[in-house]
Amino acid sequence: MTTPGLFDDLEDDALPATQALASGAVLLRGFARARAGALLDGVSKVLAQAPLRHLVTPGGFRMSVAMSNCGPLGWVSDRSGYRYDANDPDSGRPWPAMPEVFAELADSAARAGGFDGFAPDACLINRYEPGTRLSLHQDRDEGHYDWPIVSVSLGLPAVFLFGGGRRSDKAQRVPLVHGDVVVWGGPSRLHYHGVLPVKDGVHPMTGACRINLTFRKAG
Ligand code: MD6
Ligand code: FE
Repeated sequence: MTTPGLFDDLEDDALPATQALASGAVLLRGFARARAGALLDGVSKVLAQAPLRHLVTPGGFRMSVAMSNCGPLGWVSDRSGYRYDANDPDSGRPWPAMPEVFAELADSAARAGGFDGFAPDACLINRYEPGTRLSLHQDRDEGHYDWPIVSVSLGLPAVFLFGGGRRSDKAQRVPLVHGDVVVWGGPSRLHYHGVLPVKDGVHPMTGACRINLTFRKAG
């Protein structure tokens, strides 16, 4: 017999649909799952125009996460620093338009997280292959922190690290699966976060990778 406890109202080992991570930060389990196919179609179209690439950090290291962008602004890194740019430095052309399904999902997730009226102008597309990780960092190249970050996980699972306002604050380990969305803003907008190395695996919709979409208001 199992011990009666906190989660008796949940079926089997189901997890709560919404889980607060900190003030202003919430995990929305499965929020994007029903739209995953449309989102991944959008990813394919964007990447046909602005292929994934491994950016170089200001310190000269090649990032293991492969990135691209869509929307009016795109996040880029090179030897001169991190910045948002209206043009893809590889092509010299504007970043591809943000697919409507992306903007709608970001707006509805932000609203579910308590932030009404989110109109992102930047969507960073990240591809994590097995072994790829993202070390603890803050998203602070946006110039203002009035709006949340909305982060959508597709494909292979990963463990998201969600820390506090200081790098030394202990980080929670938050397992993320296909369709999960994390929203962080307000008091936790500048919290440190990262991703542990993605484990080997194959997902029916993405193959051997995790795709993350990160929406921001950068301009
Ligand atoms: C994630 N990604 O992949 C969270 N931040 O779940 C990020 O925090 C992130 O992938 C800045 C740049 C790229 C990223
Ligand atoms: Fe980040």
